[in-house]
Amino acid sequence: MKAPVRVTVTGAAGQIGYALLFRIASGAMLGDDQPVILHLLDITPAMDALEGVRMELDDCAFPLLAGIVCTDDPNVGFKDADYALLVGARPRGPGMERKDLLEANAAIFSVQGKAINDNASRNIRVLVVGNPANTNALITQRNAPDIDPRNFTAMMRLDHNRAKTQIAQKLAAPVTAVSNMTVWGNHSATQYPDLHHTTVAGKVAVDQVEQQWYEDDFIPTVQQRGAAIIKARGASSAASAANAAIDHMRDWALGTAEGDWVSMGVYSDGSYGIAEGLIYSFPCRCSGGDWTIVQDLEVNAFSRGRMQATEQELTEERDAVADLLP
Ligand code: NAX
Repeated sequence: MKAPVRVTVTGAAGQIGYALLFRIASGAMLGDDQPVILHLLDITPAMDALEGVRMELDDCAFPLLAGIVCTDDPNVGFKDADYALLVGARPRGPGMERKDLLEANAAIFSVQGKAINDNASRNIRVLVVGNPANTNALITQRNAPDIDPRNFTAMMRLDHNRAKTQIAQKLAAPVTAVSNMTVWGNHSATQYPDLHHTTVAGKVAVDQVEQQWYEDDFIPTVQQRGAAIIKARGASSAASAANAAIDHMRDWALGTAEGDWVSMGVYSDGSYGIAEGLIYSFPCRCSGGDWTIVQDLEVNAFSRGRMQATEQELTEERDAVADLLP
């Protein structure tokens, strides 16, 4: 058996946390030969609820769960962490403007970035789930200057998985027939799910559907899926978000499937003309615990426009918190 690794989950007392922790502890994220010590971080008023979650984790008697630390102190939460899933965030309150939301979250993620910088493993792999996820990841990264910027990512996998199922259902194919999906840009309504490189049963997806369905149905359905879930369920996506977080981390740590790739919000190196330093979703392949952006995909005028629109939004988000970035 391998030595245990430390996995920090913030917002651990929340609804995504509840759908996530038991799967991490069962081995679904890092494999069934990798023991984990869970570090559960939440805010002080959530400590009683968090204690209940700890009791339930204990009651599962998971063979791979080598310890649990519950805390409201980020320095304890990130101590020696090998992986971190930053789920806890400030939701939009009544009357809150977008800029207020960005600033409230900038405050949380700058504290957590510093705590990561001061306490975590130098090789920590960070996934930001809490919204606005890409810009929160940027703030975290900028506050952790001693750690490689490539170690900070934002979750686009839920959008990626949603897009896979939408095209599979349209073509009456199993999701296993879909590969090379790409969702570009921001985890927001400007994201661009791109079918030009996706294949379904070996054939290019965009060639198998009407352009009108692609533009007027597929793209908005994927972009608006989060809102549709809130409308139907009366609460935001939780189990599917937790599942996507598991998928993202597992692929990053253990590698993407041969011949396939996944969508990850990663530090832009200027690939595809996207401004360097933004946390932007690209098609990525993972191997040996590292990711690389898939290069040289052809980008037509339609795709270019969509990719730039979502880049523009990320630039505006970054500029809105510029005063708070070190
Ligand atoms: P909940 O409100 O159920 O839980 C959030 C938890 O975070 C609470 O327990 C709260 O006390 C805690 N928290 C707040 N501030 C904290 C801080 N400074 N440190 C530690 N913990 C803190 O929300 P939930 O449904 O779990 O969603 C969490 C986040 O995920 C939200 O920001 C949500 O918008 C975002 N999502 C992101 C998705 C993505 O694809 N990137 C999809 C799902 C989800 O909407």
